[in-house]
Amino acid sequence: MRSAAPICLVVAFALPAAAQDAPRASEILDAARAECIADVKAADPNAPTPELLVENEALSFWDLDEDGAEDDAILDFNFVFCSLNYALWHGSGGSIIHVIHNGTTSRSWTGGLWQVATFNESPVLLIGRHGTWCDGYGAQPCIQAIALFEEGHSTVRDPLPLEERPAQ
Ligand SMILES: [Ca+2]
Repeated sequence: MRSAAPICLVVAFALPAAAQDAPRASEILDAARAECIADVKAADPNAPTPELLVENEALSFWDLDEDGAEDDAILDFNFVFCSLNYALWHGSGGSIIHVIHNGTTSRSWTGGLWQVATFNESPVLLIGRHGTWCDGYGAQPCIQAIALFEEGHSTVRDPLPLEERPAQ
């Protein structure tokens, strides 16, 4: 958990121009802004209206499904904050990483670091997740791979090794 507010924040009043290519990113940020305001007002109805702070690193564009268009996007809430409640969306497991396909649909995972790597000459998204998702402790290495293809997001749903699977 971040215990202190970052010193230098950029208040984004408008998304980068490239966000036009990902209407889903705008939807997610609009919903986050509403959630931020509702959260602060619920705690104190007299509080000033908070702002949604979006750092430049929050949104990046990729061609993860290899359709030739950089219209897939990562919207990383590790770089998005509610100005009057920095804990909102942020915990020991990182924040919410939204993976947007073709600009319009998304799936989300919690995590801290992520990177786009290359596997068999195709891009694959790797997300560093809280160790409890690997049945371990918080700082244990725990990495999930997610691929995008024409029908959407693809990741392992039953990761148990053969030795730990129930007997058939
Ligand atoms: Ca695409």
